[in-house]
Amino acid sequence: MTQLTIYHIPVCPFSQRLEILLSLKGLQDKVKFQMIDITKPRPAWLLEKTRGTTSLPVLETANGEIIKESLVILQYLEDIFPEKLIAQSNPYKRAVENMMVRMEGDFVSQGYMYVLNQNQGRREALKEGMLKQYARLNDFLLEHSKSGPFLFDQFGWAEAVFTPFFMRFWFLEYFEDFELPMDHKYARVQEWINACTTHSAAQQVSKEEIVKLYYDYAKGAGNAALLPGRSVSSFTFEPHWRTRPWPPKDKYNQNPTDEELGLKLKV
Ligand SMILES: N[C@@H](CCC(=O)N[C@@H](CS)C(=O)NCC(=O)O)C(=O)O
Repeated sequence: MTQLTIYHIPVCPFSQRLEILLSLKGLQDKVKFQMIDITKPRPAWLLEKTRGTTSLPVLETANGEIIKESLVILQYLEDIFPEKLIAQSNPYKRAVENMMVRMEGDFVSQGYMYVLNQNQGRREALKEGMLKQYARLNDFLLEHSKSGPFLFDQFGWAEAVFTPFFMRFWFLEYFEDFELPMDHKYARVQEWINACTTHSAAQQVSKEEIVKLYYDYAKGAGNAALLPGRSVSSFTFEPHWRTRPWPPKDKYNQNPTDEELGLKLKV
């Protein structure tokens, strides 16, 4: 069997898509996942492979060919492991699936903009923007899959694309008390989210891990950038996230130290 390697960042939602697809196919062991520590500069050997780009995941084939972008890698894995297809094979259904996938960009950007926000005056507008994204998904599901819970008969392609972000946005629940109102405008998408996040193929991460690792995002620092006064990123491999306390929920008025966040190794 061809040896494929995926270079990835721990808890990265884009690489979780790939793990979910492989899990649906029952092929988790066909790909080697190699973790890259983003709190350190990218190793030269990796930058050489990617021709200088730092974004992950990246897949390397047995012949050393490099494939970037999670959705492109997802399709590649589907194509080389066709024994169990996850995408819809009927052209119309595949088009519906693809239309939904095209909605992920705005959804993802809105969620990250919201978590990175440091201006209390923008909270309400960001919340409204997020609700609009969920309402769009709700409407799409009502049009194409009224009875649910999934877009088609089972957890499939669209679910593999969106579920990691339903999980990532647990950080909005924690830091912004964001939740979908009990309203018909969100009922169908809430049903979808519940079915997606509890599915057995999508259990690679937990809320605790996400909230602890993404704390610096909540303080406005993405991609393991260091915040003023801090010397360790919340994305550090050590100390392990399980040993750290849950970070303060009030991200606007508190600036905890490395020690308070449990980020310093005890000597
Ligand atoms: N559009 C890309 C986005 C990937 C992405 O943003 N990955 C993040 C980790 S979750 C990353 O690599 N950040 C570090 C960087 O860009 O240098 C994809 O779908 O693969």
